[in-house]
Amino acid sequence: MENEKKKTVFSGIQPSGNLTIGNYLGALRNFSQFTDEYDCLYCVVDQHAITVRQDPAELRRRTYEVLALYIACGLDPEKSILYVQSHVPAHAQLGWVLDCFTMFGELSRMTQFKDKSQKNADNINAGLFTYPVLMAADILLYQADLVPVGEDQKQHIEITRDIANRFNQVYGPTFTVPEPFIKSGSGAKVQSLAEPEKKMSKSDPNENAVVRVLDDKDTMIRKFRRAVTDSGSEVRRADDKPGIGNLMTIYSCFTGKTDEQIEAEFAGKGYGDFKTAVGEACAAELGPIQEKYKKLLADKAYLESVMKNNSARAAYLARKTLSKVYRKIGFTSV
Ligand code: AQP
Repeated sequence: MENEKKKTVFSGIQPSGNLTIGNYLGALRNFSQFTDEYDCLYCVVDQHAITVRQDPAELRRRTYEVLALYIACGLDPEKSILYVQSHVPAHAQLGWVLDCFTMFGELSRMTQFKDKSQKNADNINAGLFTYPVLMAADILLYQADLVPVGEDQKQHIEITRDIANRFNQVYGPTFTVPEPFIKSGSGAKVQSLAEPEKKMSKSDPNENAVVRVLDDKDTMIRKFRRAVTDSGSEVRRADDKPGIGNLMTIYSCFTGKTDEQIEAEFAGKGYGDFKTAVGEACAAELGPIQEKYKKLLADKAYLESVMKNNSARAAYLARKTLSKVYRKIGFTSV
């Protein structure tokens, strides 16, 4: 039907480091496929980033960079709402309300909290603990139906659903209960190049563990060539070859080839040739994005106009949900 309301997609990325090919393949690359059929909001979630201590100048710079990358990857700020989380106060406002509908025990079970507490043992702050509630507020504010994320965020979408259902049960239908969109088997989980049993993370201090979306071609190839693999030489997916399996996943994402095709292509060639080919395939896709990105980043005034116009669009939608929530829970308005 022509006038039927489109469904809504929401997702976000933290400006907590230079984006990796994990962020790209698991999330960013999938964003543009929804923009024709859905109303899409893609947020630079700077408030989430401060759960880990950030250098202020770097955080500011990276916020522009992530926005520029969104656009360089094909998102149109006239069509989708591309904005910065801290520019829309309703995220934090709904976050507080939802804090009061989230149990201490369920937050204690979040694997990301456990991982990040270990990595930041000197700064296990309350924000790190309640991170999933702010994420639930991000999603529920816009009545999102679908949330494209990597595999690591699945647990956070589950708790968002639990919070939404809990609130809806007490106050009647208020929030849309969202579904995750996880592209299984094709980049939903990109592993570290140095420790293939761990996820690739943009804040990993080991530069050789991550390939960044903005790395130049030589750097990409060098990092892939250094990737930890087993002592064999056969390019084949197997449980005892997590490093090669990870590289095959990455190569498959960038070339569209199946495991069988990859194994046939590198039969008898050894790891060196394969690793170089992974780097070349990665650079071939990301090179044109980097060119667009550089031009966008040079035009700060344009990026600021996008931030301003789009945060106003987001704030309008967010305010509608927040007012409804405030009314339902009994807050007065004047
Ligand atoms: N290794 C990964 N493979 C697939 N998807 C990934 N994502 C992150 N790492 C991988 C997806 O990228 C999106 C943005 O993530 P985020 O910035 O909100 O936070 P994160 O999941 O904590 O990402 P990082 O890179 O690990 O950041 P830091 O180091 O700051 O914690 C999400 O959709 C995520 O699933």
